[in-house]
Amino acid sequence: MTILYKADPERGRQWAAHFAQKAPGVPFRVWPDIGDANAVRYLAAWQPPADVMRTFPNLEVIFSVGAGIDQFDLSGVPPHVAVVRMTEPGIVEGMVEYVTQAVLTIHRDLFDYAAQQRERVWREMPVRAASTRRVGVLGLGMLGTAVLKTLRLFGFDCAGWSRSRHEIDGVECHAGAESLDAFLARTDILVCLLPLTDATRGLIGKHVFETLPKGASFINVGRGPHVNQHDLLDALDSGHLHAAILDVTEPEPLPAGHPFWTHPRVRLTPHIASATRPESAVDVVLDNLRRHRAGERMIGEIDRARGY
Ligand code: NDP
Ligand code: OXD
Repeated sequence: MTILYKADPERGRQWAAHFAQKAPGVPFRVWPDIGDANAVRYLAAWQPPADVMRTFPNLEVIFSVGAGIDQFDLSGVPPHVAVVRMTEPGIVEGMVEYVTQAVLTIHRDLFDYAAQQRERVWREMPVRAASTRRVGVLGLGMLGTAVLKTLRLFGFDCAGWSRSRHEIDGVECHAGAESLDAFLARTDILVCLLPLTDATRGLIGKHVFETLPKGASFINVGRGPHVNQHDLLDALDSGHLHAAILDVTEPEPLPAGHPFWTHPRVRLTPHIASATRPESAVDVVLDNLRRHRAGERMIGEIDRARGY
């Protein structure tokens, strides 16, 4: 019963060290050192190999080493193979930090001050109370909920949008396509924390930007293909949208000539909003292995039909 890791090799070495310490009896291997392919029951990967079932015919579970599973091609993976996303707490902490700094950057006018600095202008702008700034988060899952709880502590006027109805203390919760426009119309800073699925691909385009109030800003920490990038540039260039902070783009890395690189009201980071921490990831995987062997549902097991 081998667990095979297939992602960044340096991180693989860290996973191997934690496995050796916490579960010395569990055979753990790092790709491409697969050993006996028939013994591989568990795969922890960012991207499984092509033809995964032909390579590992006895596979029982595919663990994503990230929170998202959209990078998996599951077309050849039969339904009895469970697919599990990463839910370790380090991903949540990293995302809360990143989105909080992005919201504060916009809230405290740092795009405007950067423009003033380029012109050597020393001019104050009024400081707005956080309670007058309306933040809206698309996606009320593990990450969206944690982000909103922290933003509430700063006093922001918070709302969220999801597929099913949620209740979060101090957060105006919207659900379903029919309530999207009302959610957008009350949002000054929009944060995307949706998974990428057939239903969310391309969701954030002209209509979404036009429905936001003039002067709104956008933070994308979900996936690049959630956004129609031409529509985003149009919304920025028309002045309707004030600024965008993008941790994810389509494609990644962003090509050298892409207008986002030099746009004065776009800030880019290379998909680093948060990252899985090997030590706590190994704890989560070990707990899920125990659950799987006991016939229990694993934490983070995705619904294949829903896509997340
Ligand atoms: P979850 O699965 O916990 O939550 C997803 C949320 O999105 C749920 O609230 C779900 O609604 C909502 N949702 C899904 N589809 C729709 C839809 N069609 N309409 C409305 N709401 C929808 O995911 P996480 O919070 O763990 O992660 C979210 C995403 O963040 C990941 O999939 C990944 O793409 C991205 N990510 C990015 C990272 C980065 O570094 N940039 C790092 C980690 C993650 P409901 O609650 O009703 O099911
Ligand atoms: C993830 C990511 O999904 O890193 O965890 O984007």
